Amino acid sequence: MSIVEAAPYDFELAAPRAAMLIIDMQRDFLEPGGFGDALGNDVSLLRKTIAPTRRLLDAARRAGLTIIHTREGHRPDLSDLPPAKKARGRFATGIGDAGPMGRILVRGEPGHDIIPELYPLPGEPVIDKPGKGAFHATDLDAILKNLGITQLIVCGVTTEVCVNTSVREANDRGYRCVVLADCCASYFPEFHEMGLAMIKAQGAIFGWVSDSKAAIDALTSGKRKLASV
Ligand code: TIU
Repeated sequence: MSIVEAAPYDFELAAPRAAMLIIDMQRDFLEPGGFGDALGNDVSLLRKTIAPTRRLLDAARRAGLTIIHTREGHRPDLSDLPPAKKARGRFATGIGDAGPMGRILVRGEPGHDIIPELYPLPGEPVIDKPGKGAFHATDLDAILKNLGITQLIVCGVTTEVCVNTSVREANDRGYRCVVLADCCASYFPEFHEMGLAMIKAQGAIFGWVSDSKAAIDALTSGKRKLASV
């Protein structure tokens, strides 16, 4: 067991039972011309997460941690896209429409894929999710249970949308989540701050908040203790 220094108190990491969950680090959210851009956002705000997430990913791979990636998106025939989601925002260009990186948030299109800096290795599960939460209409829970995973180190975008939704879903399913502040971001910096504040409030009501350095320390030479979770 290792200690990840976190708020509101230390997170006791049991690496064999932990997975790094990287949420929706897709070109559609982090590069110009994708879904984030179509919603009117400045996608450059999310790109500061890439370097720390890459450092943690390298450390997690070296430590033999389970790594799981998610992607938000839909089938090419859009049969899994709720009309309510398609219509939301009344944007001129929306999900399924053609953009510079292919059809927006459609599986198999260049924009839907994970950014090259964090690309999955063969064997790392990639969860294709139609919703904001990583558990909704996916086999993530089954995969985690079958692997014996009980703890999640969470990175990704955006803090208040897919990260928060997924952490809440995970928490209700009994997982302990630690969310890394510098590995998450929002198009709205104040929502990032409040999204993290809501997770760790009330004695970690949804989970813990830490950063990539503390997580890497715990995975490598970090403080250790003998108790078991
Ligand atoms: N992955 C994710 O957060 N999906 C979004 O649509 N986020 C926004 O902030 N729009």
